[in-house]
Amino acid sequence: MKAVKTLGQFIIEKQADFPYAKGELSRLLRDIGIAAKIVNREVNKAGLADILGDAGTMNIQGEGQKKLDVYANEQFISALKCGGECCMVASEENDDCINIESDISKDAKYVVAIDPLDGSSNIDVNVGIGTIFSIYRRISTEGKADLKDVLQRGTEQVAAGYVIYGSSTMLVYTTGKGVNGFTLDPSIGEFCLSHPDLRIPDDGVIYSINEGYYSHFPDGVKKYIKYCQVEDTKTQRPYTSRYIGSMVADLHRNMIKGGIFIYPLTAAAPNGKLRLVYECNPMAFIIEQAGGKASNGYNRILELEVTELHQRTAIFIGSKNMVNKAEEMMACFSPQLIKKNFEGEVCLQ
Ligand code: P6P
Repeated sequence: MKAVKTLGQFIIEKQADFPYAKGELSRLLRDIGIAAKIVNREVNKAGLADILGDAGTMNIQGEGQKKLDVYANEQFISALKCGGECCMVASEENDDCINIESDISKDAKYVVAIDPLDGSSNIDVNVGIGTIFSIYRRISTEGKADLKDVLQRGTEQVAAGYVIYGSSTMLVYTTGKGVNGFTLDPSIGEFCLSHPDLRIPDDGVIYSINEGYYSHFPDGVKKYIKYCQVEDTKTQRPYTSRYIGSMVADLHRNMIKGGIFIYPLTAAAPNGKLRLVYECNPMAFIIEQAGGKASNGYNRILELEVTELHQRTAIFIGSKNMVNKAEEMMACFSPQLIKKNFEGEVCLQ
């Protein structure tokens, strides 16, 4: 029997990388792993249990909540509350942050931002969906944790991860020392190390964007899409277009195979669609730790100022050479460069 390293064993083993760690973060990651297994159980039998379909409620985004959205949100909040290592949760499904301080967590050091079930529009059609989480150290010192504890720049994240409920269920996370992937073995109910030291290829031949919005895209995005579609054997173009409509699934594929995922500003989403705090920052932390790159087309995602809990951003994320090329195209149309071009500076081709 091949040696199996469970998530719990790995977390404890890696705790040694943090000399001052007293185990709180380890226990917090364990709590998230427990909730992921519970959610996985319901996702996997969604077609059988009365868990499909709309919950009949709307979240702050104005999006209809699915029953499984609400269920997943409740499970992660409950696991974090019972674990005692987290004092506040910011969730896509809740308008405001939720204080979960209790007798066992009144000294909790961490706050968690979470998208409990990303891609939920895919639930009813059996397409891969995911959970995204981001962990910060609490910075407030008086009273209860509050909004400023979670409105921290992405560079301040202590850990981040995602769970993908796909053909298999995987938990992928980083604590700033590389990225590791664990596959759930249902026969023993444990996440087992399956993808140690994950690295995203510097280059790829997959571009992932909802081309249905093409007419509303910024010119730089249109230019990049056309670049991807041009015949050029030297650079293995035309690239392949793959779009699942579930950020976690699209990014996980690109993590393994290489590729770029783009959700730019559009007419329907003038500030972007994806949320900075609990989608883009955690995914950017993970992808950067795996050797990739994440920007809004001009600036590093992790350095964007965070001003609102449900703040949105454009995102260009994946293989670093592909993100660099897309940024070159965006730069040709950035307000600053248009002025310089007028003064004769040649646009990067
Ligand atoms: P569109 C899912 O609703 C989500 O938040 C991401 O997971 C996904 O990448 C994106 O929205 C899909 O959006 O507009 O292409 O359907």
